[in-house]
Amino acid sequence: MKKMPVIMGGSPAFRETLGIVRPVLPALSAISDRLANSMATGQLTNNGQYVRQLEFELAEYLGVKHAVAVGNATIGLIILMKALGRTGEVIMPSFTYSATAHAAVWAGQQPVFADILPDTYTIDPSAVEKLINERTVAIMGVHIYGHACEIEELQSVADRHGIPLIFDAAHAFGSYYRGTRIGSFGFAEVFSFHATKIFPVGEGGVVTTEDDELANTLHLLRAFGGLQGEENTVLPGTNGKMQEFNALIGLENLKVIDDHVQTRRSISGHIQEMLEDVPGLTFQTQKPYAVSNYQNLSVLVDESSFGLNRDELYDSLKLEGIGSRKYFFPALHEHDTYRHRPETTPIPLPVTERVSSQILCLPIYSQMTLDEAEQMCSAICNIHNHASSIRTRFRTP
Ligand code: T4K
Repeated sequence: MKKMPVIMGGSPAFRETLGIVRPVLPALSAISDRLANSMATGQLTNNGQYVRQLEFELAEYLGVKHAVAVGNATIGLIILMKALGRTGEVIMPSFTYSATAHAAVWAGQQPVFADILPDTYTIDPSAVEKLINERTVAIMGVHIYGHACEIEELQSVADRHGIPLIFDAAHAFGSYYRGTRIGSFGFAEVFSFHATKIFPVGEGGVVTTEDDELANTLHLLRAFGGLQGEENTVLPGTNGKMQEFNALIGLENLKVIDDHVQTRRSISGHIQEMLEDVPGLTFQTQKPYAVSNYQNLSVLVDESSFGLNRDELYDSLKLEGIGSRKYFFPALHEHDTYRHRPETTPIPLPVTERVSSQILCLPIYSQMTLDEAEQMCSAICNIHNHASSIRTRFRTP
């Protein structure tokens, strides 16, 4: 007998919630000796040996000259935008996590939001060009859900106007653009190693750049603006350092990241196949130039053909024990922080508003089993099959 959705009296698809993500971490035994060493010597932070080793290995893995480890991507974005050397407007998408814009504000910059492309949800290069003026100090692309931005097009806009191009690559560790790993594009890129990311260390991140002077400034800014061991400071820096414990996890993650990207790509492929005939669900387009790490697996929910709107699908999944998330709703220009600041949104953002009102990210993580994926997909199919009754229940006061 076909299973009924919970709202129609059925039992939940998952007794224990299938969360949006589950960090896959190394065994404690893999780091315990080095952790014990760190604890015995008392060197827990301040550019310790494991952080330095991680920086060296990250630079090699990402194929970039400098990798500056930081305490999280937000502080990485702040010091990067501070290092730009002058204040003004940073053009960025509104369809991103709050940290992207908040970091600009913390760095003394003003975010200015540009619309996104309707298929990949990354920033639209032609929308960026329309926003450039004499106050523009940088263009910030965000590799949404691990899918690369249109980097070449953005770079030519940046070059035409002599403005640095930087990337919020929080989602994109292990992703590729035209056969090259994300990490060496633009003036600099910033990755997140948060617990919820494909490369989880707890709290952590890295800023990557080919530019010697920028790397030097970032080293100063992440450690109070002074050289290690000296009392004098040369810049008003902050504390953006990574700890040894997090670096140790990162060193182990590097050994398995390529496998994790492969597994996520394969499980995401299965999920997309299983849901391809469900009307009203559209996946993020994967462009031929991009290889995504599938940090997130999103669907756009079209109410008229799916039968329920995004919020009703979200609520129905919750009842099934499936923890989807509305990344990124509301879009940043609709957050209370920015909606009273019209200077942040000089041009309407129709694509952003449509995508953010329909987007839903489904659970995905590097060791998700096929069984879990199948159960999730069959719950979604069930919900669609009973959409009209579910809709009546949700909409009847
Ligand atoms: N730029 C972009 C585009 C970003 O998406 C982000 C962060 C940043 C910049 C800034 O990066 P960081 O400064 O964080 O390095 C999460 C993350 O906190 C945040 O890092 C992430 N993006 C954002 C999209 O999502 P929440 O509030 O959704 O996370 P939370 O606590 O609800 O956790 C989500 C799920 O993960 C839960 O179901 C449980 C699981 N989880 C969570 C944590 C914290 C774990 O299994 N273990 C954990 O330790 O923000």
